[in-house]
Amino acid sequence: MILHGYWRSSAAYRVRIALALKGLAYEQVNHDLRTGAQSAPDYTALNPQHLVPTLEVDGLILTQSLAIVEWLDERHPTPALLPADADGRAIVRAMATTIGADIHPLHNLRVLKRLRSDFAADEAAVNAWIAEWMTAGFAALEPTIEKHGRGFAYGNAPTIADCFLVPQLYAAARFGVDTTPYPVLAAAGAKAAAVAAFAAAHPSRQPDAD
Ligand SMILES: N[C@@H](CCC(=O)N[C@@H](CS)C(=O)NCC(=O)O)C(=O)O
Repeated sequence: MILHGYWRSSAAYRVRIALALKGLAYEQVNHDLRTGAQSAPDYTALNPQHLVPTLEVDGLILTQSLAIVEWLDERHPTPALLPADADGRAIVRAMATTIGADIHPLHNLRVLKRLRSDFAADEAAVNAWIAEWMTAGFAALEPTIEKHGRGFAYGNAPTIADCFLVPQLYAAARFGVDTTPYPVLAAAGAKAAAVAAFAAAHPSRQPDAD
């Protein structure tokens, strides 16, 4: 298995967590997003969206972190990263989608670049933009985790919701977004981040980290 990623990518971080939770060995091929390596022809042949991550498995090419993590969970069912019941699965997928579809895309590198280049946004405006969308998502997740979490974001064991939450909290720290108004969310993220598999997937522990 080959994971194409980048140390600071939240989406690749999600997949690294899932791989580590499943105890799966893999090779990393990293693409420095700062230099535009995600748009090199060899890589866009794998991922036409010019985004990381991509997972290569015996000729199968998988993109989109949620699809990859769900594929890993189906192919390698232990430990399960989704609840056994349909109701629980829908709630976990909703949490992951809040992060993966409604928060993260708004502070992705290409969006921030366009804000700076085409909309004359200075760093203060960019940071305010990031904080607005991240806090809107966190504010929605806080009562959901309060209702469904039992230490972790959902229930009492890591799920896909935690695979998404921990990288999002890393991004919050990186961009200076205050998480103190979301104590339940922050506590769930801290609990998951302390699990060995999550710690091993941390950006600072990746071979391309600087
Ligand atoms: N929805 C995609 C998002 C992937 C994504 O946005 N990746 C970012 C890094 S976290 C990226 O490659 N950005 C490159 C760019 O913006 O040019 C997923 O979950 O895999």
